[in-house]
Amino acid sequence: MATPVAELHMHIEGSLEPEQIYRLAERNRMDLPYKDIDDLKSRYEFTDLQSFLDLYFANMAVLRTAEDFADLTRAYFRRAAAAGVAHAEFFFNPQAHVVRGVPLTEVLDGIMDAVASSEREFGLSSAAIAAILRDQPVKDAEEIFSEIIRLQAPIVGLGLDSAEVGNPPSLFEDVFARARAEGLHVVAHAGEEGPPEYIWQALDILGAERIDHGVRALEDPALIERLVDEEIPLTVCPLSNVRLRVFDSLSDHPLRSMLEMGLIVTVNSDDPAYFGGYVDDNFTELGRALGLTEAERDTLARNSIKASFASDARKAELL
Ligand code: ES4
Ligand code: ZN
Repeated sequence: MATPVAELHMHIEGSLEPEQIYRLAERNRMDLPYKDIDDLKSRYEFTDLQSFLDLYFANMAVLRTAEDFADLTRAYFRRAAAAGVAHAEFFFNPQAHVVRGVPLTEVLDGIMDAVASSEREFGLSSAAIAAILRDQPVKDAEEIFSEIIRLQAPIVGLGLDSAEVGNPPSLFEDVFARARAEGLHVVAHAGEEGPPEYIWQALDILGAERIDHGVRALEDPALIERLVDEEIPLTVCPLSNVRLRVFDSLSDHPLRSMLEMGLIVTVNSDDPAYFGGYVDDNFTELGRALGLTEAERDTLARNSIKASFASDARKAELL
């Protein structure tokens, strides 16, 4: 039987589908700045990370209540379970909601309600990682982290996302040190659009245990050696990389070379509603473009389970 997959890099707000945007806007009695759903769908064409982030943050406006966040999270779990995901670790962006006047408790209550019942409802274990918006002031990161800790939110880790270039990991040294002191896992987006230097910083300054994306590590042989030697997993997102023009096409994606170099690569959907599919779609399309072998698929699946923050008992169940 095929090894189950853990999805380790997806943003729950990036699973907000156009139909759901319309449903939530109606429920919350909000007007959308689009003519109709086709007009909305016509905007899912991106030139780089920022052009995507603009739409991603705009569409989040429809998320207002705990029920909205619970529905969003359950819809992702349902779709992920159908994709063969047995364990999901997903990011959420607390700052993006609090800045719009949504109380952090609404965000956490909704997400954590879905997490608490994911095994029973969907047969998939799950965990949430709070992600810091690196293009916002460091002070905001410090404040939101303090709130999360004060509320004793059951998160498993702290992450770093949003516009990468010009916003190096080093800025967030203190908040990540606090996260580690709290016993949280630490990950960071690095080397998606940003230089290899940002991956070094994520490892050396933040103490990142996994690197999200990390594909630009290929430009730095010494960094590749470090990632291989220390078995630092990279959560790679093939369809995202093509849609955000990191690579021209899936056939140009270096995932196979990365595996051959001994890097611990995993396959993930990133923002599935925006980038053309969920984790099964990533495997299928990558398989078609690169001609992935069964052995390569199995390695990718096993890597994802091993690289997860699931308990040793849960990992043993899945491997
Ligand atoms: C993201 Cl693809 C990507 N990169 C960085 N930050 C993000 N937030 C949501 N998707
Ligand atoms: Zn991401």
